[in-house]
Amino acid sequence: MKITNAKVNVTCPGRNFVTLKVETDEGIYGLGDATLNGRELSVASYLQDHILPCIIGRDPFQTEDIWQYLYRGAYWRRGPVTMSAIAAIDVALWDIKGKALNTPLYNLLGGKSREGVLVYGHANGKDTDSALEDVARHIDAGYKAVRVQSGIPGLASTYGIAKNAGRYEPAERGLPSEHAWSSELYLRHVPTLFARARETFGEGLHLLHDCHHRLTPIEAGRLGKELEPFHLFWMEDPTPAELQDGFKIIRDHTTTPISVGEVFNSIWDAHDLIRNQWIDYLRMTIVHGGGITPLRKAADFASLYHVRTGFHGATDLSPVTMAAALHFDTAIHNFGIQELMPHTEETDQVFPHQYSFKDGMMYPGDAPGLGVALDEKLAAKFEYQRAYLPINRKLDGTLTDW
Ligand code: KDG
Ligand code: MG
Repeated sequence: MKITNAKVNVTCPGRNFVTLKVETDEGIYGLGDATLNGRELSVASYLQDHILPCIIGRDPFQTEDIWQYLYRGAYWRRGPVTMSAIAAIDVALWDIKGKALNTPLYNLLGGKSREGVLVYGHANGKDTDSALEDVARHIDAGYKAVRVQSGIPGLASTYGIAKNAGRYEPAERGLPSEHAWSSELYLRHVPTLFARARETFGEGLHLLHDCHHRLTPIEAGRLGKELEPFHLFWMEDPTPAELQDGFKIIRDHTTTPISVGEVFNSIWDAHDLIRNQWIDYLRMTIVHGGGITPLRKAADFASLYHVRTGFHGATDLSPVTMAAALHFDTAIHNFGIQELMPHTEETDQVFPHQYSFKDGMMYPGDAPGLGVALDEKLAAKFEYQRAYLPINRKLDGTLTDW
């Protein structure tokens, strides 16, 4: 089998997605997600202008060699643009392999290790009461695990809170919007939110929280310690992770489990975190982590240190990534949990898929390959719209992490 053609599709059914379609001489095609929120066109160009000419004529079954060729062959390594582009190729090739062998992707990754994939949904609200009402709605919808974010008294807006009740979508048209931040106000509020959540819903529900990279290690240690009585499933991205040693400080102070990695793009971003057992869950995803080929190795490495996966699954990861993640989650031994932020109806129509949700679990379906398609005609109706993620400033105006 040979790769005969590859094209990049950019569409905006409510939000932007970049998708790669790789075609072969046997009429089988594969899809890969290349979406990098707020920087989409840079990945489209990396693929179109630099990678695609190198893959025509190659054997799509050679996923390992092609991955090494694109990673080592560029000389310039790592970074979210490079790794998202490589991931798109890698995932499309695994999709082709599955279709050519007439088997779902999970069978190529080890077969089913579990019946279903535990997912967590996002509850949010402008204050504690409305956040808890949203938790109740998630329980009614069948969720067994819920991330809880609420507005912070004294701050006009914060990460994870929908402007109008309902879905939260951080990327916005126009130039980046600005949020105000105070760690003092946040640290005062969050333990009260989780005290109320446990009191209201009991111990049977998994509760999660995303700090979204905003605390120093010692502040995160304090928060983790204060959250211990409420038994969180995890505290996510407590501090920016460039300095991996920072996580030792958090670990030394709390038994609240830690997840990190949605902005990672290489195992080297997590190497010390894993081998020192400073984290519990790795969130680096298939799209931003360079594809299935390196993620499989990262997951196996993590398994040696009791670290499980907890893949990022926000709406900026397309249904192609969601499908790939669900196959991966089904197959590997050290799966932990999968994030789920449901896509809009328009997005689901542009990407018809086999995966499904029932009673707090997801299932990849049994179609060959990924089990997801791209309706190119419909996609063409939704033109790319430039959008940015917000920025964050401390109350005195200093720029800080969003
Ligand atoms: O593009 C950025 C979002 O994917 C991110 O802000 C979402 O933190 C996030 C999460 O945990 O889903
Ligand atoms: Mg997050």
